[in-house]
Amino acid sequence: NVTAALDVLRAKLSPSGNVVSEAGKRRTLEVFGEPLTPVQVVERICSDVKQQGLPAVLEYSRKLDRAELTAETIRVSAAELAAAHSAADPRLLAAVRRVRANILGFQQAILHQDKELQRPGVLLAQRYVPLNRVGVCVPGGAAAYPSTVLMAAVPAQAAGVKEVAVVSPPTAFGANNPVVLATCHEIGIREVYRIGGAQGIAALAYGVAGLPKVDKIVGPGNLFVALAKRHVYGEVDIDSIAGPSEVVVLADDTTRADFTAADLLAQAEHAPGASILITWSERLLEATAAELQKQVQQLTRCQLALDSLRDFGCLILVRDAEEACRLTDMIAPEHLHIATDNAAELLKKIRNSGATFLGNYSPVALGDYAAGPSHVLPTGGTARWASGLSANHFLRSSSVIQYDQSALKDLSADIEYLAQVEGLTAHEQSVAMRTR
Ligand code: HSO
Ligand code: ZN
Repeated sequence: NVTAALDVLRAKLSPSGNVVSEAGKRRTLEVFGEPLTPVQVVERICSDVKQQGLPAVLEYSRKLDRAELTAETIRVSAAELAAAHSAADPRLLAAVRRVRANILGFQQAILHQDKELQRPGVLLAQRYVPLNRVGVCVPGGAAAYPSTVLMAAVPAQAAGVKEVAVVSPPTAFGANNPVVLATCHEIGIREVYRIGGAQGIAALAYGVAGLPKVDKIVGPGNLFVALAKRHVYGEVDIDSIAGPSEVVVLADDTTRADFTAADLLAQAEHAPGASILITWSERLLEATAAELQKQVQQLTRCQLALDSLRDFGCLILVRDAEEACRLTDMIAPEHLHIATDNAAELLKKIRNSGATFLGNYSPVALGDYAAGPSHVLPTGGTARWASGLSANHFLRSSSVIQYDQSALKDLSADIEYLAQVEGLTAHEQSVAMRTR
């Protein structure tokens, strides 16, 4: 019963369905002196940061991240950024430059363009204006992610955002990571703060001494980051509430089992992440299962990948391509890899996916690191209604209206009538006065 299984999977993978470990519960008790739910923890942190500002951020960094920071050290200094950059492997910087060019090229090409509609006496327009200042969250728990710096910050730069502030936890994989810092410096980011978790989101949303508030917060994070983004939405805009990563691979008899297993494992090592194969070829399914057994042994994150395959992996045998497409639409996966001969044909039958990868030579890792579209994508079935991050998410639109007297006259009867219906006589007068 695939639908029931999907419901279970989704509940486990959604940020709000995340279960907090026993150790996590003890920690909460220790820090807050009472047993709070994750939502209550986030509310407490956000309200403290809003009311007390920087001292609350420093206090939570000490208690939650065990980092002793000051008003000076909370921001990575210009000297530290420059030092990380000059010490970086030239191969890193060259890769960052090439990838940045790919991202800029794609993101600028898809930017909304201003539109003008004209007829005699009438001008209507839609204008797009970049946001002034945005915050980018770069996770720093499980691994260091220079790719996330690129995939979240460069679309903002492509849109013309002037100020980009990065927050990342005060950890070896976060804002203390030389590769993350060198990447920030290489792409022109000069504001990096050692703040993680809900306090990082609150600091960006409300602003604290030395860190002016932003207009929008983007980028992935753990449960507390996700809940904090939801909490501050309205004060600022957010991109989405990201949950764990997931992939659906659609395969047929022409698909290579070794490639398919590698793609499923690439997802599983993000643990926990859902790796789902859907195929109507029993042979391919068997061959993929065997390849998984073999390849998983060779991974540096073998145990993590095994755990995640056990909890969130499935190999699904369906009747035919039609059924595979219907099921994929129901899952609405973050990543969809159509690894069949007629990949483009199958895509026409599927509406819901965050990003789609076609054919044998377009693995998800290509999109994760280098192609150009952002890897910040809707997860947990939200691809039904949400879109992946792009430069357009850093634009606001606003409309422009200009009529001359005779064009206004043409509409005046309708406006005056509707204003009367609503009982708003000042509205009616403001038109009647001009056209009488
Ligand atoms: N697949 C992740 C992004 C990522 N992969 C970063 C490797 N590094 C979410 O789309
Ligand atoms: Zn990935």
